[in-house]
Amino acid sequence: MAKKTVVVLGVDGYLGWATALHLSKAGHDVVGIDSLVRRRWDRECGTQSLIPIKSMPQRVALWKRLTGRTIRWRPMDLCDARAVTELVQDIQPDALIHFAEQRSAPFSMIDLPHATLTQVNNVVGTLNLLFALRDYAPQAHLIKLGTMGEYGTPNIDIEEGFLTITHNGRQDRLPFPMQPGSFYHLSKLHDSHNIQFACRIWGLRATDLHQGVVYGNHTAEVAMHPGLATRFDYDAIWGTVLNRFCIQAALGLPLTVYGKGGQTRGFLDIRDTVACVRLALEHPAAKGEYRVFNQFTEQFSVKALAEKVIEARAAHGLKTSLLHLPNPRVEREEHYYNAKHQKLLDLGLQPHYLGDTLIESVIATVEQHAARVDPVELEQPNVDWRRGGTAAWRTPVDSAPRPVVLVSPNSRPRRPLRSADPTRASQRR
Ligand code: NAD
Ligand code: USQ
Repeated sequence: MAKKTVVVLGVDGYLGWATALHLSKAGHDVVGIDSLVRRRWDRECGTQSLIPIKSMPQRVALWKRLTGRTIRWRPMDLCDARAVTELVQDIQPDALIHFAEQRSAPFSMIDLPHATLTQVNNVVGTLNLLFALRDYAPQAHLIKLGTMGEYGTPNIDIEEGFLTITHNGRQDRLPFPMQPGSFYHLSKLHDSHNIQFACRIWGLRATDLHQGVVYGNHTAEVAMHPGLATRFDYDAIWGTVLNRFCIQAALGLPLTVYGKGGQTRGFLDIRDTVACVRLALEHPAAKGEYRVFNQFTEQFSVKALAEKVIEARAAHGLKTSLLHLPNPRVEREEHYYNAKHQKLLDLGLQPHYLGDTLIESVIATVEQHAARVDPVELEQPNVDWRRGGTAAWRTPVDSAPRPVVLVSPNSRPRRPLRSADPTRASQRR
């Protein structure tokens, strides 16, 4: 395998950091880009990663010390067109892996400024990249993190990006009809259109990874040292569903199923995210090709996921309950769902399927950092698709740390904890 020069955009994030380590370990020359804006959005929302994460300079220095490998860290905003152009000119990358977007559906539904911020940040950042590639690195492979949510939940099988349609006796292979479910998911679809167009008119090469919901927090590289931890979100704005259920279970709180819980989505382990990106990198798209891989390994309804967590806890004699909350989102709660996900398997992906061991390992991580949990973040959702953000989406400045109760096989009977993180209060504005 030839060593490639790879730019990882969004390297300070949940998936970007784990991917940068994985590719660096595999022998690629990694340049990591991030504006650190996600840390700012956390301060705005009063949220924080459950697992403490080091600063970028600390993380890359530790990686160098442990492995002897260098990740070249450069702070940069993708919305700065000149900086993006200079980056591409200077690095002359073989590939760019683009994670650097606002990625929360609830955040994009708070109000007009947050919808606008999401779409401008995501669409403009990607456009800046496309023009820089056209002018300075037209052979480079753009690997873009899209989302399964671009498709929505149609009453037909979901193909990988394209559908062959016969209409009035004529046939064509056309982009699959898309019905995204939030202004965030729409931003990803706008990106997909722009990337596909750039491949068609300028001959760029791109892979659009339509990824499902990711869970877990360990990859082989992240697990090497606590200082290499990647972020782990659990609150109602940034936390994804299985990560939230694991934390709720660890605290003995009911699992918050929105609506009937028949909402079905594709899911994957973070270990498979990094493997899929590497497969796309090492098997690039052809010149002028825009291809779509559906990147997930299993599909579950939200209710089935909750039941899996309940079973995993029951194996330790712990009782967990499920709470159906009124759905803050506008989405189908009972529907047909069958999405294809063959192309990455054909390239050699060996999936890690969701089992009790994974659920237990996530819960063990939660228990380790329980003092950082704010239980209020696990209760009611604070953004409604019809009305926007409720008063609670922005944590009040003066809120005191709230007591946490941890339920674990090793710590029965219930042991009350207090949030002891001194940085927590100062992070709220
Ligand atoms: P994250 O919020 O943890 O990381 C995103 C990173 O991008 C942050 O560090 C942020 O500071 C950076 N960023 C955002 N805008 C930027 C800009 N204009 N310039 C420079 N840096 C910028 O998100 P994540 O969970 O790691 O997701 C990464 C990507 O994967 C996103 O594009 C998301 O849409 C996609 N995705 C995520 C999931 C998931 O379950 N986490 C599922 C499907 C797709
Ligand atoms: N849900 C609950 N209870 C909760 C949280 C969520 O029932 O406590 C439900 C939601 O209503 C939704 C489903 O779980 O039906 C998934 O929600 P999520 O918050 O886990 O995921 P989503 O908002 O779709 O977004 C996440 C990432 C996003 C990525 C997307 C992949 O934040 O970046 O694009 O997953 S996908 O869902 O395939 O579009």
